[in-house]
Amino acid sequence: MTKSVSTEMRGDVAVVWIDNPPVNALSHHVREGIVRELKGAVDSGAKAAVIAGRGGTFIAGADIREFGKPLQEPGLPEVCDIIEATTIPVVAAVEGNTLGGGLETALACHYRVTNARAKVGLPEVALGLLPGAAGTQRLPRCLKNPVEAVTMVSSGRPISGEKAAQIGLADQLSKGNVVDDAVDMANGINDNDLTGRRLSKVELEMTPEIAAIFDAAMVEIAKKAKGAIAPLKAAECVRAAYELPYAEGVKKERATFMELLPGDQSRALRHMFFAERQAQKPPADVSGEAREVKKVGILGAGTMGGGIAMTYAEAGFDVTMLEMSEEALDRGLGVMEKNWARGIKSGRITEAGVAERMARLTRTTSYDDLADCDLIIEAVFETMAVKKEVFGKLDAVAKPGAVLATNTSYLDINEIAAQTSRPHDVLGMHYFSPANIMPLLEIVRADKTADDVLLTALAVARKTRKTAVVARVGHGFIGNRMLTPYLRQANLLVLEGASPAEVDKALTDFGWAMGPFAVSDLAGLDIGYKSRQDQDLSQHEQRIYTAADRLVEAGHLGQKSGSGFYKYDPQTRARSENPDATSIIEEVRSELGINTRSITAEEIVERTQFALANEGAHVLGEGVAQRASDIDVVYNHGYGYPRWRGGPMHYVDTVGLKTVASKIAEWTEGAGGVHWEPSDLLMELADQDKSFAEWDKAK
Ligand code: 3H9
Repeated sequence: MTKSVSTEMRGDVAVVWIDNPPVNALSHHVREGIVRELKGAVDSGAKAAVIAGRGGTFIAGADIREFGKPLQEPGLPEVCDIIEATTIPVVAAVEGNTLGGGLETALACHYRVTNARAKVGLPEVALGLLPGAAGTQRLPRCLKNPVEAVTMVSSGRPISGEKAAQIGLADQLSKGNVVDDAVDMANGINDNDLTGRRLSKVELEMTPEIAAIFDAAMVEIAKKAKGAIAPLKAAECVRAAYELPYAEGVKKERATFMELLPGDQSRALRHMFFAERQAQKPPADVSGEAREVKKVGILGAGTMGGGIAMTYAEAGFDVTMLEMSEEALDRGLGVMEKNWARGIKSGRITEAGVAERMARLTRTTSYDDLADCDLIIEAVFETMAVKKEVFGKLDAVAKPGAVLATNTSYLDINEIAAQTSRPHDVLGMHYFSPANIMPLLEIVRADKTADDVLLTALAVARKTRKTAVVARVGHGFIGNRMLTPYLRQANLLVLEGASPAEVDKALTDFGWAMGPFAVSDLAGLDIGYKSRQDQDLSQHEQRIYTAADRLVEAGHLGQKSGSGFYKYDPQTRARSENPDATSIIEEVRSELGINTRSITAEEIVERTQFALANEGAHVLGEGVAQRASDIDVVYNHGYGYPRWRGGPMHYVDTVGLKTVASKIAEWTEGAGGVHWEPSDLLMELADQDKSFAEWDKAK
């Protein structure tokens, strides 16, 4: 068996190579290997050592799969201390991903060489953790700039190697081969007095100016964290580097790391890390190769089509946009240009970048111009009749082998596919608005979708930086289907006595980016109104939305009309109570003979979140979603569900399915029972004292 850490002698310099694909994570054998090989280097009389990573990447961090399992010695803090205490100079060849424990390893080395492209950072907060191998103590001692240090640690955002060299994190910026340059540097070090190079020996002093910097930073960090606890804890540890001697600072960091590691937030965030990667893998029964996609056709230049076109143009694809009229094209392209202009203003893109994107766009009103497209995505009006007509036309013009996708959010894609002579080429690619910003893409595999068509959609999702989740056909697929019972409970809670603001507050306090009533106002209340008119709703269902319908009928359409469930300041868009909405709600309650009661935030959270998970369990049971963790990804990436809660299915796992099931059973038997349809899968898992995570694993 090849060793994951081995030494290559280059003259008198020992290059200690780490080779642990795919990302050179610091698994137990790697930690052991570093200690072993460094000792070997010293024992064999090497003049200096270089630590380098194979595959163009230094080290992407601790091995996350080992978290939660018993620690196998040596731990990373100890390894870092051993590196730092080594009696010969140790140089880190920092390239590729140098993240988390990887950067901590580099900080324990005496010197660092990097290149401009390296990605250097401490992303632990994204996993609900903080650097646990003295990163919060060595980084500020290295940078001597508290702002840079606290920003890197609390935001988790990596910086480029170029920036790392600028701010003193690296000693040299290589323009050639980083490892060769690190060896050259090691060869040139003649002073073996390494005291000044050992960051743990650097003394920091707290001054009133630095204390003020931290005070201000803490306020900002708390604001941005939106309920996540790790960023603030991480910042507190960086502050401690200025307030405490090194050993005490390390103790504080260690204690905080050990407190966060088993906590709900870190577990949820680690769950999300693996869930996202799992979701984007092809389903087990799919094989073959993706088709090549260079040119993409988009039907419809409205909000959705425009956002999709921007996504593809930004990712370097040639895009042909089809609309019914030149005016519609003018309008659509005008909106896209305006959106990009905003990007220029905010510094996100350059003028030249926008010009390049615009040059990739071709406009047309003729279906014939889609004949050379490899992928065609339809984003036209959401009715079956229109979709069928469009797919009939596409079938006539698209070249053989072109992938035909519909962006429908609810409709039966099997029925749409049947309109063509090539249903195997048809699938759903359901984007979320605004499509150029929202990361989620539901890829809907219809009954006859060919394997290579599905693989093509997954491949373009990667190229366009979307988080893909594969779903099966079913009304509303995964995300929108689950929204219905969630919104039903929110509206019922208002009928029973809560105000829309109380419901929204309970849910934003829970961590949602926005509450359901603020979201409805943003989307436009007329949208739900129209969709209800088109459906054959039961009397029970209609009653729930009476207030929402009356608001629309009275001209309160949401943000676009200045009022909906809330009133909006025309300048600032600040929300306040809409007295008309309050009286409409009161009127409906009294017409329905409801005795209102005060409703706790706990009940609001439980009823809405359990309704969401219950529907998620239906979606799973019917095979519309492959895994509970896929549902979590959908809700995190498409609906503003708090990432640190891990998604609606992970959340109920943390509550315990027994508790959730008994509440649902209680509500089903109670007065509002008609609105509950308990999922067999959820009830069975609860009976067996199992979780959705266990169900996923057993599949
Ligand atoms: C830490 O360091 C704590 C310390 O401070 C203290 C310790 C005491 N471990 O993302 P990809 C797997 S916390 C284990 O698709 P990319 C990943 O699951 C850590 N596995 O590739 C996937 O497996 P699979 C701080 C890991 O090129 C495969 O590698 N570091 C780890 O798009 C490919 O991953 C981080 O948080 C890991 N650390 O992106 C960095 N990393 O093929 C986390 C990846 O079975 N990692 N895998 O699905 C990343 O951000 C990205 O993976 C990276 C590469 C940017 C490195």
